[in-house]
Amino acid sequence: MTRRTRSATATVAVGVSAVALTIAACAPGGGGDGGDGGNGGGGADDGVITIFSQQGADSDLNTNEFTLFLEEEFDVDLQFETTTWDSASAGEARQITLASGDYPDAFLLIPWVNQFSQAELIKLGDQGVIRPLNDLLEENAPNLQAAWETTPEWEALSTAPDGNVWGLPQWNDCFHCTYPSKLWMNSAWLDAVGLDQPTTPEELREVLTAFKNEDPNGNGQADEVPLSGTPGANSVLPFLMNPFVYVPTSTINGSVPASLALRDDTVTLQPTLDGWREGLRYVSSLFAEGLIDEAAFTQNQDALLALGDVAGDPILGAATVGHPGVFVTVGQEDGRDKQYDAVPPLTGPNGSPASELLSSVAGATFVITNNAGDEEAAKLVQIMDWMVDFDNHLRAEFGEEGTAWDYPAEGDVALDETLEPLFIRYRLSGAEATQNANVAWGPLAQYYGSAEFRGAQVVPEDVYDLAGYERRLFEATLPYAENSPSEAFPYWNLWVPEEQSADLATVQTNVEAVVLQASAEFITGVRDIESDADWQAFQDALVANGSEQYVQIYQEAWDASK
Ligand SMILES: [Ca+2]
Ligand SMILES: [Ca+2]
Repeated sequence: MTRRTRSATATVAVGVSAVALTIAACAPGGGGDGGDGGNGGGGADDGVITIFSQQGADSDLNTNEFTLFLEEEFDVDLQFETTTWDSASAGEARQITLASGDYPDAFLLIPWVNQFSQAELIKLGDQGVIRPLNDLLEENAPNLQAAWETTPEWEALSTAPDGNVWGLPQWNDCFHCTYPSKLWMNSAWLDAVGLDQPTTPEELREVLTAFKNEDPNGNGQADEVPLSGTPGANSVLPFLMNPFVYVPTSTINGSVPASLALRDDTVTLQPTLDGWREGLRYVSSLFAEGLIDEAAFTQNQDALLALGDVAGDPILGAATVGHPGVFVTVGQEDGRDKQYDAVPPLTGPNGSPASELLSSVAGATFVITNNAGDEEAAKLVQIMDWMVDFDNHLRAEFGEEGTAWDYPAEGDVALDETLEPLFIRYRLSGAEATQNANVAWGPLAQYYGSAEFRGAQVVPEDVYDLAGYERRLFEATLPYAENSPSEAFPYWNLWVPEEQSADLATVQTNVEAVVLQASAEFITGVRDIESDADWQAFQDALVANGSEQYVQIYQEAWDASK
């Protein structure tokens, strides 16, 4: 681990930038940051490092114990300007701050709240609003350099095509998140109907038919919903159609190019393939037989959870989601959540690919602006680098050793059993949780969540116990990872040029919307999958909405990345 303190004379400056949004009081401690002249491309070292960030309801970053620790450790004065964890308002607040021109020295964000996109990084970099980090990282970030040696994918994700590092994304190698389109099926119901987990599309039909007709919940009523999901991330399409054609995991708003695959260096719009029609033909036949919940194509996640949690006997047989907690409250009294197990990918004419994506988010959660002086920029990078170190990461994300986490005891088993256990995280509750709500940076500090870091945590061996939930997800993912697809399109590593980014956003949104809607309509019978005219109308709609430009922009970006 690297500890650096600078013995600088404090020169407290006035004229701290007044930012449009909430300005919390300056945190105590820290001696200020002396200017050392030679500001280069940056602003002035004014003695206060201002940071725009996102803050949870129970925490105050300006009084957070980890903030105070860093101020002491690095002899700095950190002053946070905060927005909330609500994605929409956090995104808006970030844009308002940037547009005001009076933005802070740095932004420190959470990927699942709101962060900089690749297109934004290129634009703000070209405008000089954010500073390239390359030299700063070389001079101040030995832990990060070492991490990039071990995990070159993180460096690749951080580096624009021209070689500039405009910001840092968090590296979060979440094994189970990498294969999010899983089928979770009620094993108690399989026992009730005397069937094994299905391995092919037709075996799945047999199971769902038995769920529908054979009263597996045993209440004498035909109240079972064999299979459900939601549009977008919990869509039934990837799991059901992968045996026919590779289907990536999608989002409901077209924020990822979920209809694209890569075959022999050629970007392919999967819905143009015969396999897509074959897949839809299969899914529509399940639907026609009453085996898929009609609401799966319209409902939101809350409605799916209400279905799984319904009072009385469980009525949901299976759902296509990342983990059971999406459709059933985990740890509830009747233990129904323990009945659901993941079904490995089905095998069909297209093999048995599992939909795969990168669990880290492309773009950046950390940038330094041109308001930061050189000394401030160096300090910021040193702080980031400090958190990359393994032990420091534990302190930064969770809190103090002995309270929030500890080193393993004899007999503890790591989540990934092939690894040595390295730490155990304590889940605090009640008064202890309240006391520890403001001691660490939590999701702001997850810079190097390598597969080893995540896999080396101690997790109980009972996968159906709430404390063993993470292991349940890990084990469920193994058969999916064994079916890593050859066709996954690594769009996360592609930086589309600024001049194309607006066009791309339009055609991607429109084409993905056509795919989402038309696919649902073919399944539910609004369109006839057997009708060549209906199929052609779908293909024509893709072209009319810019599918050729959509594919071309990504093809060029792919070619440029090689
Ligand atoms: Ca400053
Ligand atoms: Ca029943």
